[in-house]
Amino acid sequence: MNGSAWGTGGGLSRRLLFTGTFAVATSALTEVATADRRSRPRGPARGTVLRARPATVSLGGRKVATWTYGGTVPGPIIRATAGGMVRARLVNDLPAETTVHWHGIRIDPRMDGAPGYTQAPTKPGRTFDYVFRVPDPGTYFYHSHVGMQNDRGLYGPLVVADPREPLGYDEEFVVLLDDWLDGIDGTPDDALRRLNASTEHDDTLRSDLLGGVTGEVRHPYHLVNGRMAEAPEVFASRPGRTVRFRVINAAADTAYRVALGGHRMTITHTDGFPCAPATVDTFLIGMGERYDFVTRLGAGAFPLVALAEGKQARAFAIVRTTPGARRPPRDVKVPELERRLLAYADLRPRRADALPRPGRTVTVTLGMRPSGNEWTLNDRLAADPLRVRVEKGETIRIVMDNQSPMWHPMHLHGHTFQLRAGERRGVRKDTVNIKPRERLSVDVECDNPGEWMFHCHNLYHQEQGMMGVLGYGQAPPRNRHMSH
Ligand SMILES: [Cu+2]
Repeated sequence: MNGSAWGTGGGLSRRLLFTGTFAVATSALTEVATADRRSRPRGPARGTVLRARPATVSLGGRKVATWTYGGTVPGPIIRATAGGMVRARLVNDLPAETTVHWHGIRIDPRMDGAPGYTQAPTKPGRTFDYVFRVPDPGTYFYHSHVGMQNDRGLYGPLVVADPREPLGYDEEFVVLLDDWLDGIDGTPDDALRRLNASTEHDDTLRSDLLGGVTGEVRHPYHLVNGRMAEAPEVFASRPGRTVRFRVINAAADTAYRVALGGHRMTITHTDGFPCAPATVDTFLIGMGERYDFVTRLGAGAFPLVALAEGKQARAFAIVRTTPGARRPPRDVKVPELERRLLAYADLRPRRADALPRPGRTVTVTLGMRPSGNEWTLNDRLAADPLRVRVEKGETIRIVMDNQSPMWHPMHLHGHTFQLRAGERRGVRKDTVNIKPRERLSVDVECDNPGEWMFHCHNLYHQEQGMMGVLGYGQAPPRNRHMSH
């Protein structure tokens, strides 16, 4: 796959977008968006087929057996328009149950793909139609939310266009980052078993930026759009073009420090939501986070690098604006990585975006049990989870207090929250990194009733218990949604 496949500039993106379509009955589509209504007032609507199946894929220099959507890693780009609908049919050809989670979308809870919370997982041989409205524009992604499946190839980008896009740019590229071990060091389930069998943490995985130990597992490869550094993704453009990069971290256990050699970057969005433009040289992106940046491209071929923070490895791609330009080698030094780094304090909302004042504060303590392999929220594990009870219409402040020895990218389903720095309101996000000994406050407007996962997006921590619930009203009977 070449770079243009992931940008709006190339013809391939349109082909990818429209491969594998299906028709769904209009009865399910009562909330059809304006754009859809214009083109298809009645009759069947088209959607994407996500056929979850085992496949052998090439990562560039290496072939691996893994689980995929439709035989490729990543899965197809899904594009939608804010206010419009997404329609995707999951066909489960895996030898295991699965779901699709639409990360960051303020979604109908029945479509959230949270097994045991809002839906039963889809059994092998069965299908499930995901049909939902997307209220907010921005950069999102989709992935399996069953066990360790997200550390295989079961993920892909979801880009929601703004019908009134205020940002001026000539073209855009999706940069999907991932750490990879499946089919090389066994499976992610094997890696979790090895982790659980040991009480030691790998002390060589350290980063000051993340306050200490940075990860649980040393993934042998780091990918941009499914490509290893040895056979990198190439984003082809032209000198002088203003390009929007949509960067998504789909990794299981790796934060990346991202930079584009020879360029500064102007951060315009985080987790889909706009921020006041902040010009920096590099930014850190945790698992589940997204950043959009724009930059005006120079002439030549430039390294786009994502340093696997604290792991002595990196993902690597090339941005090329001059066809004959010599490609930088994959170990090229990128001084921007050591220059001005984006901080959360740099992120200001682009427009007045004030949630109602929170009526109360809930403290959630992030902890680790002495085993070193159990991560807790208020001392509870996923098997008997912390449930933060809320009522529809209230706004609460959640104070996350990290008393564990590792950083955690905490993610809330079904909502966006607003970062707080003292009395100053920050940006909207749905995933936020919290370092050891750090306390961080977010405000949540409770406007989407359901039982919503609230968890660490380090997949290993998630599976080692770091999963709670934000639930509306009385708790539903346990595992109601698990019954078939
Ligand atoms: Cu964690």
